[in-house]
Amino acid sequence: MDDAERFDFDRQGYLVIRNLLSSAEVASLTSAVDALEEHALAHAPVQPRQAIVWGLVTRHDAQKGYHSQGEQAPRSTLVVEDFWNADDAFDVLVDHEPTMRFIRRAVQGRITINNSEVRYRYPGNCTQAHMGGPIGAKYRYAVNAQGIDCMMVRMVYFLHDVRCRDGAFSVVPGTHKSPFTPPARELPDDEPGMIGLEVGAGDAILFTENLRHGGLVNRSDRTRKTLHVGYGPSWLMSQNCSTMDQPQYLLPETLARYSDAQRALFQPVCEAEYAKGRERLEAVS
Ligand SMILES: O=C(O)CCC(=O)C(=O)O
Repeated sequence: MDDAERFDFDRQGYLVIRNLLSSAEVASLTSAVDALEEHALAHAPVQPRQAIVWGLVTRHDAQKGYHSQGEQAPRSTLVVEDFWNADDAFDVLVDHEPTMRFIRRAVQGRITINNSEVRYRYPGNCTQAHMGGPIGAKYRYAVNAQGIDCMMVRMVYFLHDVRCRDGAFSVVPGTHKSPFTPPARELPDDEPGMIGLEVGAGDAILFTENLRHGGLVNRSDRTRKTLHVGYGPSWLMSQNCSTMDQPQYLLPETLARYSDAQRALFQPVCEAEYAKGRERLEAVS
C-alpha cells in the first residue's frame, strides 16, 4: 500500500486492488474452490453438526479439516471456513507478499490470519449489510501516530469477473468513521449510499471490518465464488463462525507444509500478548 492508496483506504474504508493475483494463481485457486464446493455439498448429509455463534449451525469435515454452513439452493450461500486444510493449492495465499504489502500498512503489531472462508453465493442470494458506524471496539477502525490501526481487515479475492448484477461485494464508503448507526434495509441494494464494486478475475478488495458492507443480490444465473481472508493483531484469535475467539483450526499436516513465515501467521497468541491486547481493546471500549 503506497501513500496514495493509504489515503484512499483511510477516506473510504476500502480499496479495490487490480490484478493482485496472477492468472496462474486464479486458475489453480479456481480448480481448488470448485473441488471444495463439490466435496462440501456431497458430504454435508453425513458431517457432524455443531451449533455456533449468531444462530448458525456449522458442519465439520474431519478428514479435510474444514467447517461449512449453508446449502446449494436458490437464494442460499454455502460458506466453507478453514479451507487451508482442504487443499495445498490455497497455500499461495498464506504470506502472499503482494497481499502482505497492504496488510502491514493497515494492522499494527504482530499480525495473524484470523478468518478464512470461501463463499459460494447462488443465484438470488444477497449478503445483508452489516457493520458501519459505532460498532464497538472489537472491529474498530483507528489511526494513531504510527498510522492506520485496524482491529480486523479482510482481503476478498475474485476468481471471475463480478458486475453488480452478479452479486457484487458492496460498501457504504466512509461509514467506518461515522458516529451514527447506518439506516438498515432488508436488501443491501436498498441501503442509502450502498455501492457495488465491480471487479475482474484476479482483482481483490481490502476493507476494514468497521465499514458497512454486504453483497448485492445475485441477479445472474451464475454462482458468485470468492475467497475471504481476515487479518488482525495476534490476540484477536479466530473470527470464523465455527471457531469464534478460539485459536485458528489448522491441521498438523497443514502447518507441516508451511514455511516459518507462513506458520507465523497462524502462531497462537501467548498469555502476555493476549492480556496486552485485551487492555488495548478495553481502553477504547
Ligand atoms: O461478499 C459478500 O457478499 C459479503 C462478504 C462479507 O460480508 C464479508 O466478507 O465480511
